[in-house]
Amino acid sequence: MKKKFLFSIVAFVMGFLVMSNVFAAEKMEVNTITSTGSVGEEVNGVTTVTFGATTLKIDPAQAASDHVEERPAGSGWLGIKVTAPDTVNDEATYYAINTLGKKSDIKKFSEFKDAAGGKDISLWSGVNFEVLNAAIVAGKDVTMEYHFDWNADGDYEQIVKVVIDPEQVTLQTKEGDTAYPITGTLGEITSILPESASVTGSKDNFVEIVYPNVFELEWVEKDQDGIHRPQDGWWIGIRVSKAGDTSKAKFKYRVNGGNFSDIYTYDTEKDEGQDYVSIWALINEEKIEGVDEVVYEYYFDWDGDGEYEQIVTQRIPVKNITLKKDGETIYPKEEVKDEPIVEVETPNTYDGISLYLLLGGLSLICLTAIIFVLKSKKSMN
Ligand SMILES: [Ca+2]
Ligand SMILES: [Ca+2]
Repeated sequence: MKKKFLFSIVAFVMGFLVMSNVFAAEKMEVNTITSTGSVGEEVNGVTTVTFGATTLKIDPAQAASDHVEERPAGSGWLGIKVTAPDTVNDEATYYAINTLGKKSDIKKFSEFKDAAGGKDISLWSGVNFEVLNAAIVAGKDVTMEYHFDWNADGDYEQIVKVVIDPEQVTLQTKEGDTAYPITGTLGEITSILPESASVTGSKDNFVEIVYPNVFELEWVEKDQDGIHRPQDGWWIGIRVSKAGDTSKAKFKYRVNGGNFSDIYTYDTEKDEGQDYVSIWALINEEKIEGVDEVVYEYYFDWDGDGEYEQIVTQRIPVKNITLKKDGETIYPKEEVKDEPIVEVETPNTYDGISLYLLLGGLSLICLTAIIFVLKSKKSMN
């Protein structure tokens, strides 16, 4: 009887926990604050809020608000309001994950909700140049996911996902000027080497240099064919020019998504006596061994305001690249076949036999010598 009673209690508690989760999932409410958003049906605990074409004011005042998950400078803000289920626990928590995969701290719902005693929380997703550029380069939407653990059991049972197509976002300054996308002149990008590369959107915000999957690079001397390169070697080069004033223009780059380089002044980096900047990527065996591609990204800030409005991506497929020097293939290396290792069975008596042969040989030499001496003695006589 006692066991049965205990079992019933356990079953009841477990049932209650399951029910409260389901209950919680059913009772949460999501609304948008920014007008163009639409709230979708909940699917497997995920409610998606999709924003259409939206103009967002870059508003530093909003960035100072308490419910903003990210506070990057130069952001516009997409807002949603989430109403917690009635069963919300005082210890309920949430966290956010942005487009770049960055996770926020875990926060207590009760500390960040709109008003004491209420169940609403306003959540603002920051949309700025960095987020928009990263999303466009990656071919993804701008997203912000909010994960909620309403019953404070450590399991985040509900997600609200804010989604906007970066191409549909316009950012405006407080004065109403368009800050993004950039409408002024950008640089013009051309490819120098290899000749088989092509450029898409050469004057756009996002420029891509496209290389064939299979190509060859010839080793060149640094000033070969009247083109200056930093040193002898195998090089991939692009040229960047810009009409009008470039006195404030800056650029930086990174390789394979790593840290950014120092910031370079465009005018200082111009080719000698020229009005453009040639940028060279050195390709050597060390750089390409064992990788499928090498990705260079160049970020240009043409007006020097700290926002990099033009991004040039060089996605170099090196898996099938051939490096040549004086007509000879240096890379990939010819496959060297290992010398076969032949194991010879040596009889144990081998050393004994050779010793006998050696002794035999020596005896023969001695015998010949004795005969020779005897013979010469004979002839002397
Ligand atoms: Ca939970
Ligand atoms: Ca700029």
